Amino acid sequence: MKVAVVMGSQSDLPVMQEAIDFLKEMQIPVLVDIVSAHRTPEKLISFGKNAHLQGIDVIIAGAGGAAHLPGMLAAVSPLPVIGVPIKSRNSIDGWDSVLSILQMPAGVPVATVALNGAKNAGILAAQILGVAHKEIQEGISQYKKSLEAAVLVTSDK
Ligand code: RP5
Repeated sequence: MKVAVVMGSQSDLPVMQEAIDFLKEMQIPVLVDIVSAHRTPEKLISFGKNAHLQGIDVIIAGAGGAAHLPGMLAAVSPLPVIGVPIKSRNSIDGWDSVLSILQMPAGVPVATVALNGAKNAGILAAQILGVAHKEIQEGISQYKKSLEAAVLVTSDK
């Protein structure tokens, strides 16, 4: 069991780190790599075709701009792919990233989270794994309780 967290550039890491941190908090093994749709296209295809053969169960892919990484991985992999649109330096307010990842053609889904929403990508990946791994599902339930408790503490003030 493993989640792959891949991104188009090292510059995406500060955003993607939130997914990595959540998965580690849930004690889920994580593989982290830089895979660029445009700069390393052959690595993308090789990674996408082989990920499910290497113990990976879910792919989280983050990219900015003309963000083709999540969609191309979804095109060649049988695994669920969660896409994280990243607001990169030269983006047009992040809409380029959002629309590139969100507007997939029928038959090739990418579960797209919010702009820079890497933490939710980590949570969603853990929830997918939690269907078959009850200890992970229990961890998610505990996490949700902590969210509730944090709100209740604040509202008591
Ligand atoms: C995309 O281009 C990456 O995912 C990144 O968000 C953006 C900018 O990349 P760098 O120029 O910082 O390497 O491919």
